[in-house]
Amino acid sequence: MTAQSTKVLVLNGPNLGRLGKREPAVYGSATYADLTDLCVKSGAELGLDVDVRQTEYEGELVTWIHEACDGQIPVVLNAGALTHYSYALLDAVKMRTAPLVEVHISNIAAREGFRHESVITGAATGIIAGFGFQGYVLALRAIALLARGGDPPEPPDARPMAKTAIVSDAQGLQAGQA
Ligand code: CA2
Repeated sequence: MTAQSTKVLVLNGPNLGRLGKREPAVYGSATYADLTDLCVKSGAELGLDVDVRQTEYEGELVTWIHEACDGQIPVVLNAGALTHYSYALLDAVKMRTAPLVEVHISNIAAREGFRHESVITGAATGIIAGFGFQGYVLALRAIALLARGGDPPEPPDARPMAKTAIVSDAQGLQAGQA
């Protein structure tokens, strides 16, 4: 790895260390070790120095996101089931200082109802779901592109109605009439 490599954290939440051991129909038969190899090797080809981690604990994941915030380190995040309910994780992701791509191996929108909502997507740079392990590679490619200064999209406005209200106020209009 050269001195110019961009460091990236690939963070995985609960149960993802068990990949390949159960539910191959949903998550495939490749293991967490295979995922780690794929991320490190793909990252190296993209000029990224990838550090892959997995934890069963919400607090540890939050602490790793703080580390990324403090170091301006881009993140690929598969928070597992925490995705669907962890406001602690959302608050940590909101503090990000570099791109953060949310990844899911499965297409969460096509599964059980409780998996349709991600509480963190609104604070992420973007989301990739349903492409198996290749989703991590796509996320690393997006981060490499952004690190090179390539064509980042405007940051999404997570509260479009609030923006409308400010415009309305400036024009002296009632909210909702703009
Ligand atoms: O599709 C994804 O990547 C998920 O983030 C995976 C989480 C799930 O809770 C999310 O809704 C979607 C769960 C990972 C569980 O992984 C297992 C691995 C092997 C065997 C059983 C579960």
